[in-house]
Amino acid sequence: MSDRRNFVKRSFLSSAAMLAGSRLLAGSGNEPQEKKYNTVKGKPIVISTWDFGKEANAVAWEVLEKYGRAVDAVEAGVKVPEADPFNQSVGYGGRPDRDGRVTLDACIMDEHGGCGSVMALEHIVHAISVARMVMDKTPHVALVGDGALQFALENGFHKQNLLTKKSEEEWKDWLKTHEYNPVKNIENIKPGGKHNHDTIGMLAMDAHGNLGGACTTSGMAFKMHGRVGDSPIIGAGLYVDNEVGAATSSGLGEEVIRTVGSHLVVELMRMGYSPEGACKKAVERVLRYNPGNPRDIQVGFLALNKHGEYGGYALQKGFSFAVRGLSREEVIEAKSLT
Ligand code: SD4
Repeated sequence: MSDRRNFVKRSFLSSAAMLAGSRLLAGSGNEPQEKKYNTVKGKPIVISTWDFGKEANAVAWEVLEKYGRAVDAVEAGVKVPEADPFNQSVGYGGRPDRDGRVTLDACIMDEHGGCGSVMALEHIVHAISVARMVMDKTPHVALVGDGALQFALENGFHKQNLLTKKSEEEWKDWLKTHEYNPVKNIENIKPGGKHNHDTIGMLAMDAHGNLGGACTTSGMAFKMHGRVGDSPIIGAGLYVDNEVGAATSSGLGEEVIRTVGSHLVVELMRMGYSPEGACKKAVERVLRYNPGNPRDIQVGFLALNKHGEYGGYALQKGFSFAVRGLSREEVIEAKSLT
């Protein structure tokens, strides 16, 4: 066969293989088929997990309306629940691990693919700003435990006791009933539930059309010391791709890590899924590893694409998210599989 004929044959075969491959990736071949959801006209926009995202969005908005960068907006925004002693799932006042130690997980991403993360960081309220410094000032992506604390102290952060009286009392109560055994408790997912653990994940598109994202949490209440959830893991608790969109998650981190959930959502949007459709698909992936919709697991995803469309989806009822755009400010109850 001539070189040219070989070339034509090879090209034909590889196009056919690519087509088959893309069908495989898309599932049935008819997807994505859903309509566009939740569009805000124009930029900027910021969205974040849970009802308390509303106050955090308001602070992020102050940066966005002055044409600031998305990454600066999300950092400023998530610092609100980090500093709030009454928010027992993020930063100061967060519930401790089973040894009574408050350990924080956080990560941040910018429009250039920059990422920074801290895991199991103690004594520093604004874990997100330490993560930001890891991104901006080090050749690394993630610092953990003592190393993260050392880095924070070297860079002007101050040590503080993060355990509030209320969280300490809850921990002592928990010790009595659970005898030091960590559990993935259902209370975590009931609105107003006893150990409600509600990480903040925030995504923004700035006036220039660039994306940024942040995620910060004290993690699962009464976890084993050293346990790290999805929230500080790039691709699991947060992912930003400035060409396509951004995603973040809340819920049982082990399940989100297993599915590399936020990266999955972004890749589904790249394939053409709407933000809500992509979140739904990722939730279905979680379910695939946990057949029968187990009631002791909650996972919720939140996504924003480059067109300013956004959406969320959860495994169980009760997941909400807050939106702030030029023409809207509201808290939305996400759809769920159950
Ligand atoms: C974790 N995903 O540490 C976090 C906790 C959370 O709603 O989001 N709770 O697993």
